[in-house]
Amino acid sequence: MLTCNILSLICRIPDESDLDEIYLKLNGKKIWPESKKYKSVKMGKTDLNFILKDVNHGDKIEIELWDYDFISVNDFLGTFTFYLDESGGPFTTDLSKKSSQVASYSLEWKYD
Ligand SMILES: [Ca+2]
Ligand SMILES: [Ca+2]
Repeated sequence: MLTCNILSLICRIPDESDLDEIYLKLNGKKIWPESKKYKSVKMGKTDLNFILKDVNHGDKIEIELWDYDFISVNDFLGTFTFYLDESGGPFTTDLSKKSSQVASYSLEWKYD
């Protein structure tokens, strides 16, 4: 059976000047990090290395990227959208975001 592995998150431009406190959501549920509210990411690549659960072949995957904030409402930074239709990888998916957002991120994943 094929599994989708989320390999890493690449930060090119953070939303905040002192870097972002990131978490990921799929279908309304937080999927990363598992045991904390968020993880502070650095510029460049952060290894994630987890298997995407409860997904099926042919699914359209929409992983939301969020920035945790301590004193205000958390910021929705954008969505990584891809399809589980062809095996292989690693693939890189860029963040699609609203034009007002500055943050630039990519997600690396594979499906094999
Ligand atoms: Ca923020
Ligand atoms: Ca923040």
